[in-house]
Amino acid sequence: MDKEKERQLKKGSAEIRLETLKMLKWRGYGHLGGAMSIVELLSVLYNDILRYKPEVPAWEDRDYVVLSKGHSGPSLYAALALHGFFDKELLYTLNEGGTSLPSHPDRLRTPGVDATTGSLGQGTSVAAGIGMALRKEGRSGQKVYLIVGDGELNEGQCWEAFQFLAHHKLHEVIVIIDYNKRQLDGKLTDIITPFDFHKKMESFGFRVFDADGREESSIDEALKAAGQVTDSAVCVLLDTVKAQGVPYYIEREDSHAPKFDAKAKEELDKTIQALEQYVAEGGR
Ligand SMILES: Cc1ncc(C[n+]2csc(CCOP(=O)(O)OP(=O)(O)O)c2C)c(N)n1
Ligand SMILES: [Mg+2]
Repeated sequence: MDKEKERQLKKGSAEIRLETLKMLKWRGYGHLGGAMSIVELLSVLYNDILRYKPEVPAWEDRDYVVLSKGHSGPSLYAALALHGFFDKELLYTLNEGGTSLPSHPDRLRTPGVDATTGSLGQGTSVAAGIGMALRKEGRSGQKVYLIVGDGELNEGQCWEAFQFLAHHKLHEVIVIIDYNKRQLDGKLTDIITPFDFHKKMESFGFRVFDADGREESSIDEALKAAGQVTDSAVCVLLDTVKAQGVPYYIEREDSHAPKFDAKAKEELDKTIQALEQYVAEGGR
């Protein structure tokens, strides 16, 4: 990837991270860890991969995004606001009564949200259904980007949906695993060990592409390679860090959904200021 493109994508990530952290800090709590580990992915998707028209969210030729790990809604909302689906001011209604930005995405409430998610596992079946519908309608050029959590993969439903994708060689769905090694209350290896996701997905019949989920160029390359596959189901395994980009929370046990005390707010402010400066300098 050329340097200018990389700069744009990195600036895009910084903007999504910044808006998400500002929103969560304003709210006083929220799912920070998992929202942060998909920031670089969202920047690559919305800046370089997806076909969409923000002024016509339901455009029938669009690509679809299914955020199956729905608790990461806040970073999806930041990406949608930054890419023109709605006003950034709306971010400051997150989780309020009557808001169009509930903590977990709702496709009937938020422009740009393609699937209602939050009950882990269910998004995998929804994505499989959308993918099959695209195929049946002869819209094989369109893709469904399905974002699943590594802890979410404890849900049996995911593996049922993956068998369906593999059996039908449903390359219209690109399964993206956010392998951040942690779930709600600890490390995957202490709760239910995942063994080797790459081998596991391969044995389920998928072509698997590995990427560094903190590097936009690596994600971009993997998504583009995955998009070329037409003879099997396809998966991108993202090596990420829970709470990536937020130094204070990376090592903390409560990074999943913290409530911010005075110390946390101070630390968040440092990250917010650094991101503001980076964005103001154009990502240089
Ligand atoms: C069916 C279901 N069970 C439990 C939960 C509660 N829950 C919300 S997030 C989460 C952990 C998810 O871990 P992971 O998929 O690794 O997410 P990430 O690390 O990306 O935050 C759990 C158990 C839920 N939302 N849905
Ligand atoms: Mg996880």
